[in-house]
Amino acid sequence: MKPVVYSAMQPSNEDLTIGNYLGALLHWIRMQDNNECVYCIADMHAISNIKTNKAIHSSSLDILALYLSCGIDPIKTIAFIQSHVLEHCQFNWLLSCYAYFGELKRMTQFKEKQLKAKEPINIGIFNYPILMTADILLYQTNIVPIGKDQKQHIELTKAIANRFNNMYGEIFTIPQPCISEHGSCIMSLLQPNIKMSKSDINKRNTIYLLDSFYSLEAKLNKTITDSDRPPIIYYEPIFKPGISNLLELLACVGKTNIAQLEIMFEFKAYGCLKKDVISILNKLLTALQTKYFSIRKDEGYLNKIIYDGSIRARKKAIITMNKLYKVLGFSRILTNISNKH
Ligand code: AQP
Repeated sequence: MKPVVYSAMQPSNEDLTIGNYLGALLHWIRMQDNNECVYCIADMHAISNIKTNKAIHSSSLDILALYLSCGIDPIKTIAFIQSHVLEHCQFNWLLSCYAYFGELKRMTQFKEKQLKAKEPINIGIFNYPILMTADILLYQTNIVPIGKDQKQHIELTKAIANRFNNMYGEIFTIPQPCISEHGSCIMSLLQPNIKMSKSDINKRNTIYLLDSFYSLEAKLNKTITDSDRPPIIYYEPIFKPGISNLLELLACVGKTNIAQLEIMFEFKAYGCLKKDVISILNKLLTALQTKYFSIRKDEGYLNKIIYDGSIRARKKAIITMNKLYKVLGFSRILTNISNKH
């Protein structure tokens, strides 16, 4: 039996960011040969975040086309949309009876969103880590490749799974996060002390995988660096967050290490570093976009992948749900795997 890998992206935008790519997708691609990979498009999560959801299916197909253009193979992996596998929400309710209010209130992401919110914050944002726990445990996942921002949520997932196992026996596999040392928290371009996010209102903060060369160049040329005189290029995320972010981008995309880059740029100006980041990102994005625009046109193909993926995912999800219903004492045994949507 191969280890199970589960991970997801929210279609909270019709494009992904370079943060999503380096923090998660690169691992997904690497892992698909030797693991049983389940890659989700988390539309249920996304509706906690976005105001208008009329285009959510179209955004989900955009995200799927990006998965494929980055190198995800829909034969080797299960790619599906979260709302098509009904067990995610059903399991969410069961788990919410085993999670504590206090532990959810301590989630940093919730606290940050609550602080930033200009309107009343919805319960979906509060509940997000339980739905994420359900997503992961449903597939008896061993490894969850994610960015650093999701680390605390995985700790919660492990705590809930252990709590449940202590009560009912070995029901759930305890998942482990896979977070790389570099690239797991790409920062915003104009506010390098916060994470780059795909739903940022200010698009100049974010590098999108579908950005044109001109947009990429303009955004990176305006990136916040610092006012050190003489300008000096070295990696120090606390005191030099802007420069460190650029070094991280260059190292991860160019597959070099940061120490080597520090030597290369020792006596160079910040502009030289920006120029190299623009050039390497442009190469990556150009290749990816060529594939994307050809794949995205074929909605029949994309919908077929999603349909097959949801059937394959549901088959697995139902096994866990049956196990759960049994230990919780419910009488209904789930056998129906038809997939009407
Ligand atoms: N900046 C990032 N650097 C590295 N990894 C990142 N991830 C997200 N941002 C970065 C990782 O990508 C996966 C999917 O992320 P997501 O869709 O949950 O988050 P997002 O792209 O940041 O989207 P939103 O809608 O804008 O969400 P919020 O509002 O939460 O920021 C995850 O593995 C994540 O760690």
